[in-house]
Amino acid sequence: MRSVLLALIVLALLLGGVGVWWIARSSTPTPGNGPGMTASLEEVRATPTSSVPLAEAERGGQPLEYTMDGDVKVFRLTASAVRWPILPDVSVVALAYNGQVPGPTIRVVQGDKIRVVLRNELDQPTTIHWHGLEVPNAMDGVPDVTQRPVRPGEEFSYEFTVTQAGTFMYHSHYEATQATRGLGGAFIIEPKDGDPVQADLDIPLVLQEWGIDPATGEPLGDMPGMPGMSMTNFFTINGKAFPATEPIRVKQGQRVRLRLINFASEVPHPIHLHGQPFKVIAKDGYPWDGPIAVTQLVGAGESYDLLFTAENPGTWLLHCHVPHHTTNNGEEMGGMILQIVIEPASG
Ligand SMILES: [Cu+2]
Repeated sequence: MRSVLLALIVLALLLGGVGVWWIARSSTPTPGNGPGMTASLEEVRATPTSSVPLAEAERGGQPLEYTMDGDVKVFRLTASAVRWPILPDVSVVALAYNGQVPGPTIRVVQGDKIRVVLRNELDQPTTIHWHGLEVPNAMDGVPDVTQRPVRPGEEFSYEFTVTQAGTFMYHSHYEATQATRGLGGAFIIEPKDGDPVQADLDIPLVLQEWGIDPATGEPLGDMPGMPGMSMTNFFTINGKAFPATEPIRVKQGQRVRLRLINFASEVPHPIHLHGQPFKVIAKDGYPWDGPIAVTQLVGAGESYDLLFTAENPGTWLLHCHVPHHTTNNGEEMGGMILQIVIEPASG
């Protein structure tokens, strides 16, 4: 009972802190924007608070091209600040790999020798951590533990052989804010003897959350008195908030594999599919004879592979079931929602 009481007191203090923070924020007038209003894209572009360029890429998580150096696949990732539209009228000042949020999707085959050349065009040091991968210690990307941080203007080559297969991720390991501001992406490894899953569609879905001033796109930072506790007001799947999320279009009878990836979040996201159940076939990259379910909780640092056969024609939702996470700065419907459009086989 004592622990329950303690938990309630902590919760009350937290909620009180959020309230004070919100009141403090609300009392600061934002020029040209009433409460809950968002600036138009033109206003965002004209905002003098940042000279960060608008992203050129339309979508995040695009497949990353490579070149061959002997038998080594060479990938290049450049970290820089970019203004990333998560909605037509809201952009975040993000930290991005190759100007994309999430970063490009790296797809390799088990057994590949790879080199990833990281170039740092940020105004702060950075590193890349290969989350879940069995790499040599010196390649693990932990600043001042396994390597000297990569300073602005410098390059660093990560080189290792990919021994595993499945859904993994990569992200900055230099201060948690770099990953939460966009520096991460999907790292997918095909099994060397062919994929037993044989899905018709194979789609990584990277879940991200943002705490930003919608007028400027600048991060809100921590709540007063609670270092490390950031306020979140926008939620994205593959770098876009609903209704800007890209629908998944599938023919009735096709097998769909969704790779849910969460490399940084304050709270877990219970991802729910309408219309039919899925089977959980992997966790953190490893095959798993998991449950048949309609909701899968995805915590920070986790990945889950879901498989379903599209049986039921129609437009169905896949969404986070935390009410706050399906809003855009408090406005429903938004955030972590995407449409799955199942077209009839005889159509
Ligand atoms: Cu959520």
